[in-house]
Amino acid sequence: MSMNLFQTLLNRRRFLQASAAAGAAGAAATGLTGLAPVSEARAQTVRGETKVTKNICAQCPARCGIDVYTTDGKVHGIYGDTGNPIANGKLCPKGHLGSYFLYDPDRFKGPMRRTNPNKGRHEDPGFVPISWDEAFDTIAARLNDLRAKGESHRFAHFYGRGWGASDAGLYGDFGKLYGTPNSAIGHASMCAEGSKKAKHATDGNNSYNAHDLRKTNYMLIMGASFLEAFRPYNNMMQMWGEMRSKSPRTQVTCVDVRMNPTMAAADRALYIKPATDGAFALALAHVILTEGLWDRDFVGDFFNLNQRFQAGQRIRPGSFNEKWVHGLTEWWNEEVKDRTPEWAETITGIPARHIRQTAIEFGSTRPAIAIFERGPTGHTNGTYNGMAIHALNALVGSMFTEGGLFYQMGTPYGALPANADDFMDDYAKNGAWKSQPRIDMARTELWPMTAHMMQEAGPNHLKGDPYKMDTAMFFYTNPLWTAPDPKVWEEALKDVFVIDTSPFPGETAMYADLVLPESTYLERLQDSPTYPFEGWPMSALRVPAVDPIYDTKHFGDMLIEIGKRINGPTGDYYRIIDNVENVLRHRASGFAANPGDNGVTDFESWKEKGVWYRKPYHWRFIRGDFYEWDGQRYGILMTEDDVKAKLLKTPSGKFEFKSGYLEQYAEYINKELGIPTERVGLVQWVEPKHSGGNRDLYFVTPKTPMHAEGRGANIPHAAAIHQPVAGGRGTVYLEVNPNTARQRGIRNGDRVRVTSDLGSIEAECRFVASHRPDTIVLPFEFGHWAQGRWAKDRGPGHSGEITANVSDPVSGLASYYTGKVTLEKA
Ligand SMILES: Nc1nc2c(c(=O)[nH]1)N[C@H]1C(S)=C(S)[C@@H](COP(=O)(O)OP(=O)(O)OC[C@H]3O[C@@H](n4cnc5c(=O)[nH]c(N)nc54)[C@H](O)[C@@H]3O)O[C@H]1N2
Ligand SMILES: Nc1nc2c(c(=O)[nH]1)N[C@H]1C(S)=C(S)[C@@H](COP(=O)(O)OP(=O)(O)OC[C@H]3O[C@@H](n4cnc5c(=O)[nH]c(N)nc54)[C@H](O)[C@@H]3O)O[C@H]1N2
Ligand code: SF4
Ligand SMILES: [Mo]
Repeated sequence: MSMNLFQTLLNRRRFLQASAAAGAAGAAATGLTGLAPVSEARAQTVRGETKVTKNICAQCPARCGIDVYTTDGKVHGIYGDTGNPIANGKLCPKGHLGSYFLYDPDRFKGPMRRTNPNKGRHEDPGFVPISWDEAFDTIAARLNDLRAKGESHRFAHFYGRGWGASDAGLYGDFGKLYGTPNSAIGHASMCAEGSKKAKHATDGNNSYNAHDLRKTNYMLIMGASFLEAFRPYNNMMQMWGEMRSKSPRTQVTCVDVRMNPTMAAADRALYIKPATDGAFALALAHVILTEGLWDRDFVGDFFNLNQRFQAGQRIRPGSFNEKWVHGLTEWWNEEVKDRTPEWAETITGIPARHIRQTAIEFGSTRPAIAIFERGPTGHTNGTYNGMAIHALNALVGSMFTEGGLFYQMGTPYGALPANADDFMDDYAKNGAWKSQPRIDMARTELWPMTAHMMQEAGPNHLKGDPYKMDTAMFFYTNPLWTAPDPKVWEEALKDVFVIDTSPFPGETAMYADLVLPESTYLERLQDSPTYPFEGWPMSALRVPAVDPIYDTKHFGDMLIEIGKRINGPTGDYYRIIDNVENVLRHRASGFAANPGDNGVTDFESWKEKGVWYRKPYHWRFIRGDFYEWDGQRYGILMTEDDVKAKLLKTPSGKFEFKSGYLEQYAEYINKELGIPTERVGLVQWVEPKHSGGNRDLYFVTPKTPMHAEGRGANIPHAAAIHQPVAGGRGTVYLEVNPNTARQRGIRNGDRVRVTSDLGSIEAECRFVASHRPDTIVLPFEFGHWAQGRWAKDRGPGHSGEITANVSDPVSGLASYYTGKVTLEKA
């Protein structure tokens, strides 16, 4: 008897038993006799109930709340949570695909150790299963040994997408207790640090903005992919619908280097020469000032109300009464007076009349906001580009106004059961590690202004400067694939003891000495305070829909288990912290005094609702003054000191057109960008430096709606519809303006070679007539050499391999969009 036939008979027997029992039960209940018809019996068979758990989508930083439907232990549906203010019951096309991460056939099934000492793309790691105890003991032995030798700085944590108090939130204490400056190195400098730095320099908040989009009447979008990526993406699409259907309809001008959905949907689409956004924004500022369109309540006015700003003419110091801004007079005299639309046309390629028209609309429509992200900031002059754009928000008085921009409030979490400061031994307090720089050299004389420089860590290790890492642990980051010039990392990590925690076999995992697979997001308990959204505080919770289907753990629990095994008081501390659930229960205790608007007051109600939030936003700028919420209205008039402490956190307590923060680094900025020291503080035009020398085409690798950072390439459904506009199915095409292609003898569909100073990759060319002729576009997603069966070796070549590792010295952001390349038929 064949196995299948046997199985069929067995199933049939079980079915008959079950239906007989159900039939008997049904008969007893209804008083009927005899066997019920089969279909009826089936319907009455006892089955598992459908359970709905709250969770948060993990495919991008939007953090949409999701309802996860599980029946008989199988997740079969993911919907937007109607009670979650970001999702509002809706999801982007990726959200529904979450179960494919859970059931990815290529997932690691449990902890493993490497047996092949050689590392490389074509080396089989030879992973063999081990127990969690063996894994933790191995790591702890290495860490205790390093500490005993006074070399604990040679242990580094790296992370990408951290979520909150129960994972990335645990790093600081770990570094402090164990003794390493490298806990942790985040991927911020490979992500979007430029926009944060631009805000830090001008308004003192090192953060992305929250926005009051529902009330905005004009939006200037510069190099932010509003309808494909801008955060929180799903909510942005909802807001687009609101803004474009309300009365008055929100007017939109979009400035980009390529045709994209936002450009297509905008009222005005302006194609800008890459990296010149600062010049465009300065010309807008020039027109807003010369046309008298600035906001008097926020900016102030001339003492002599008849006075005007006139192109090319200085104003007398002391003649302008600055209100909530600092340095306007100097900014005008030293920079803006000459930044006419005609000047900007020569830099940006955008006709002066379009610049003037945009400025007049932006300056005369209230409230108006200017947003920007990796487009203007992904260049060597990125921070200055961003400052010029953000200055427009100040000129029209949109900071902290209705329909304007805010900063995100934090969640009032409760304290942990122990304070790390009480568990520091002598080594933690004064050990040799204290005098060691970080391996990425962030916050040193090389990168004094940046908190993270992950892209430098691999190259620095390779040089042995400032030292060699011994052990590196990776969480939710894969620099072997996502860093600029990732081949350097392939060399660098050969002699590092690598611990990877990805559930999936990514490139970094292929270099792992230990694989400690994390549970996927549908299997783990985890908090997630919102990314900047509407300003009022919000924290969502992941509740496991199913127990881990393999032998995996939460990363936070791994960190705590390693901590318990560190010698001395560190171990004591982690025995009190104990586990992630304990951490979250303590954090949730903060909700008792701050009940959420949806009734969440403790851990249990948080689990049930999946989100805690509390409206409204606490501050508002109204007709010239700042007010704080008193519980019922914006009733507390704020003093200048209060504004400085809570809202405009610059040295002057004002919005700075001349940045006191940048002036603190005048010599460094002068050395790196050549700006005279006395000018570094000014919001100004700075020439970009493109890598790639005399090559003739700009190369951009933007995000598409189906792109899930570096994590979505092993989802066939996503790959199948990855690039809807250019037709990319199962691959992504290189998008090229037809004239650019024809000049090089390239036809639609041809195989082409893209070459930078680092080397070449191949791709298939697709004509997109609406792109700039000097800019070619390869959406970022494929070109993996690992990450699972569908991701591996899926063309085209990997854009990172031809992206030079150059960064904006001020923000540290890797200049992903600044490289120049050449294009030819392959
Ligand atoms: N769908 C999706 N959304 C995401 C993510 C995801 O993986 N998938 N990831 C999230 C992450 S980690 C981030 S950092 C954000 C990034 O969010 P964004 O910065 O909004 O997204 P990008 O695609 O990097 O590019 C922004 C735009 O800049 C344009 N651009 C390039 N150079 C220039 C220039 O010099 N000037 C101008 N004006 N434009 C230019 C590009 O063509 C692109 O349209 O997205 C987040 N949202
Ligand atoms: N050429 C080019 N390069 C870029 C960009 C670009 O536009 N062009 N964009 C940049 C940007 S904005 C960013 S933010 C970075 C992102 O780059 P990274 O910081 O490297 O983040 P991801 O690519 O998302 O990599 C996440 C890793 O985490 C693993 N992972 C997935 N799910 C889980 C999980 O549940 N738990 C754990 N522990 N691990 C998990 C994945 O397998 C993957 O190996 O890339 C940057 N790189
Ligand atoms: S926008 Fe899409 S991918 Fe991002 S969290 Fe929401 S549903 Fe997930
Ligand atoms: Mo990012």
